[in-house]
Amino acid sequence: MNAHRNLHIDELETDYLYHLGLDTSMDLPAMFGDTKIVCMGGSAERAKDVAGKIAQRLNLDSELEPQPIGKTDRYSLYKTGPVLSVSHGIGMPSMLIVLHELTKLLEHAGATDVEYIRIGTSGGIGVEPGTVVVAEQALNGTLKPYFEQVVLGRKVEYPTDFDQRLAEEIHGVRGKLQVVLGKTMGTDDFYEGQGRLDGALEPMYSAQEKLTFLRTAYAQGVRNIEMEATALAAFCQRAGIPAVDVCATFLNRLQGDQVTSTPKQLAEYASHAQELVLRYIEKKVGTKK
Ligand code: R2B
Ligand code: URA
Repeated sequence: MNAHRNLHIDELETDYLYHLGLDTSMDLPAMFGDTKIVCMGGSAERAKDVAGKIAQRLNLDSELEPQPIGKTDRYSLYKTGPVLSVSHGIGMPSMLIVLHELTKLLEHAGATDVEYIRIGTSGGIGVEPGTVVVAEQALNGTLKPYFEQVVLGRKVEYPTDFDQRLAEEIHGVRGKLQVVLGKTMGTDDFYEGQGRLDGALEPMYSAQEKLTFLRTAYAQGVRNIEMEATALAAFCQRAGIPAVDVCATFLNRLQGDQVTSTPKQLAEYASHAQELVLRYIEKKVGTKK
């Protein structure tokens, strides 16, 4: 499934997927060979929540509490029928590690035609809080469509397009949910990296400069800001894995910086993004009656 599979892996007697707590001495084909969709979310709690909801939707063991597979000190991985739900932590480094290990896991398992969908949270730009943004492309903090990584002392740039067909199919099942297609800016910080004025340190920019930047981003098609989009898009584009970033927006950054909604309201917003992806999963893999 990976267009740029790393042949060095074939030389390993055992491949230890260290952060997942799984390795190739296990029967990975039996455990994961039928996987078709991977859902990713920031926290362990959300990965479990999504796994439970998928089980309900697909009528699979929904009365049982989802049980994680592998170790859980870094990431939490659940499997429900052909759908994995995994946490990725906060930020690009954490996202990249789980992408490498998950992708190797699925290759070792012989899984084919797998799609990756991040169900995340974000700050919106010029959209009502609660709106879901389905990203067609990720932009970095300089509003450029690439992910920069330092490799062997050199800066390397990888393009960051998401899968257009997948984005449109997911957008297509929105029904009455408030969902927009757009670009997502991925940053390396929640505070100054996202132009906030409520970090611990005095920022080097004014309120006016912040607004000008956010409006420029909006004019370039950016509808939300989060912290994993560029790494996810770049990795999956390199690998040839169809992927998309589907994020709930918790606030409109043109109106402020602080996330002031109640936990109940935030859960409601997050559930919109989950519901959208659940509808897609239902359509794609069907229900077992
Ligand atoms: C959205 O929310 C997290 C920061 O609060 C981060 O993982 C992201 O992308
Ligand atoms: N996650 C982010 O990265 N930014 C926000 O504003 C909200 C959630």
